[in-house]
Amino acid sequence: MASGTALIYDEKMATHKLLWSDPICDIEVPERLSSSYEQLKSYHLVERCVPVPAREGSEEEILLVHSLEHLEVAKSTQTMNEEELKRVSENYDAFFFHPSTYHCARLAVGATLQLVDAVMSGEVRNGMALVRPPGHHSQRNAANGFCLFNNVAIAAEYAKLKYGLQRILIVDWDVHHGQGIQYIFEEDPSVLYFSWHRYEHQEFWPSLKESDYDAVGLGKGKGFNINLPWNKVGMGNSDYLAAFFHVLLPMAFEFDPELVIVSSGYDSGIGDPEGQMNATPEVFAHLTHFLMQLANGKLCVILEGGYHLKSLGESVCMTVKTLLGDPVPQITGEMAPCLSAVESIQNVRAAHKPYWKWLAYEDTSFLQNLSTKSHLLKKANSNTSTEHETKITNNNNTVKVERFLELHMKNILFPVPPIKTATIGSEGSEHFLSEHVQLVKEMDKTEIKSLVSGFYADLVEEDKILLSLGSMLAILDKILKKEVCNGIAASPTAALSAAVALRHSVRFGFQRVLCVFVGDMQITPNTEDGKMLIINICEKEQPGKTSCKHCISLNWKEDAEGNDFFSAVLGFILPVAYSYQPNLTVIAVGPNRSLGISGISLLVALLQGLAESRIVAVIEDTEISLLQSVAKALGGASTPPFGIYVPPTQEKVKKIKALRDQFQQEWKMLQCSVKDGI
Ligand code: Q9C
Ligand code: ZN
Repeated sequence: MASGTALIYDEKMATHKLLWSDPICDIEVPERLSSSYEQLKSYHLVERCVPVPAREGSEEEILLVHSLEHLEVAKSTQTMNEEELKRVSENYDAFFFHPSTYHCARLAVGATLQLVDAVMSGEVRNGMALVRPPGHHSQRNAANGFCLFNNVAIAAEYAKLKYGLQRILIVDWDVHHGQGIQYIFEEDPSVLYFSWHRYEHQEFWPSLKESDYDAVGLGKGKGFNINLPWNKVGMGNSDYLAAFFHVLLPMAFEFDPELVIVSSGYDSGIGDPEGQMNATPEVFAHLTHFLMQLANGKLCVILEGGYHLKSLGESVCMTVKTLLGDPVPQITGEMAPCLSAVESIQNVRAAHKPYWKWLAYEDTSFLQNLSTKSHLLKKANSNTSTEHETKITNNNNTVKVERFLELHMKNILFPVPPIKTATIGSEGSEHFLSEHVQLVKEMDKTEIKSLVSGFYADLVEEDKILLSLGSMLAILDKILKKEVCNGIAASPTAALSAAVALRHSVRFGFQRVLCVFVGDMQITPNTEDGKMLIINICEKEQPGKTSCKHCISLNWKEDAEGNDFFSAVLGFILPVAYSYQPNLTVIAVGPNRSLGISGISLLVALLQGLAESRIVAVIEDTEISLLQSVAKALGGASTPPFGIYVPPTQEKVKKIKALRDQFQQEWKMLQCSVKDGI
């Protein structure tokens, strides 16, 4: 399988710059590129990437998306003087030409295509291209919003043509609507375009009707354009994560892309003067980590906007670090989307209901006209729900943010152990030994006995059980001491091992430990102190066991084809887990598991976004292939493709919905509709 992360950067793209005074364009400065690169260097990320040279995109490549006329106009600016340049620039909404602009824009296109080639050929697994000018606003016949050629759109057409791709996902997390990309692929079902953007009910640039959630695509492309408008500024980490859980990711998994391209603007990050949003740099690590689970890991990240240099640089670093496979830093802040975000999420889900199987059974009849009027309604009684505080929007805010970021980034430990998986060298382990696996010495029996004394001691009579607990504890200790990031242990009694793991880590001092248990759980630890949260995925309702806040039972039997589980993971498990913000995740697989190997692997992969990627996996099943797959997922391999898409049944969709309704007051990341009176 492909490994490595490409980084494409060419300082020539920093020569394109504004030559006259223009308050609209003066934020798009060359330093955006150079200082991002410097920041990458200072975190020692550049040296860990595969350097790939940029090249000029050819005229033919540019013509995949743009008109000949547009190309000729752009070409003609190379020899113009300042006055002429200014005059051509005035023909467009928010664009400036410099004599080097044409060359830079061709490099930006070529750099993007080089990245696509490196990823598609398997030379690298993924990568990022730092380019200027950006691309997502530019249109067939027009420059727009600092963009001349539509780098990402050209890349998608190129990938279709050169590699015969039939499904490409474009994720536009820039704070502006990439209307250029929307126009280009509006009627094209082979490109799924997702964009969230500051909208403020059409007040915010580019102020288009077609940026709203009801623009779902045209003709054959209906359902393949997803707009998530933000109607308030100040959106933060939890709003972005909720958008991924409840809108983008389920659609993306159903779409099953062969390649993912990110229009990666960081003006959606904190401190940006354009976006006025509040998301901190580490959120981009999480977004990147989610997208790495699609298309067998084939992910191309292309720079778009981002105008607060410090915020931009840190966010770029978070993205590249994650592409490299480093542990994902813990997300900060209260985990609850704001009302306005939930409203937008609800609206786009309703608009897309006819086109996506996973949404088909959602009850959205109550939605009529809600969107247009609700913001007026809410003004009257806005104190009933989560609302963002009023944001400071004056100019010295950008300086404040700089200081905030300095502190903040110091507090986000860049976790030192690059992912290493601990395991005991026992039967079966030779099947997943690779360079990232570390063998752990077993503990001696007296040591184990003393560790489990006081709890479950009566259960630990058998030698075999004692030994397996010893393995698990030895591995857990490595994780607690931060010598490794995660670990895997085989156990004849997964429920007991999990229970001991939970008790041990709480004793160690962890305030919140998450346990996802797949299969029959014979022992249920006491979760009343709130220091553990257990989600048990089992086939049948356990008689006498009712779910409570910290012990949730999710009855789920995966379809025979084995791939409808993602809807439960995205619609329930991840939102609960992100609301909880654990310090450690325990994943256990016991007898009678109702999930297939790919479902469990997906779970393992996605749960690595939590607890700084600290996971201990305890697996009862001695089935080598399950151990192997989990070990692979722990080592950061991309999840294998799911195969033919099987939509969840109506019964299952209802089950998730019922659980969401039951728990959304306590686990707020579950919220994706406002009707139930949040
Ligand atoms: N009153 C990118 O982030 N603002 N482009 C125009 C007109 C233009 C942003 C305001 C913002 C363009 C790639
Ligand atoms: Zn932007």
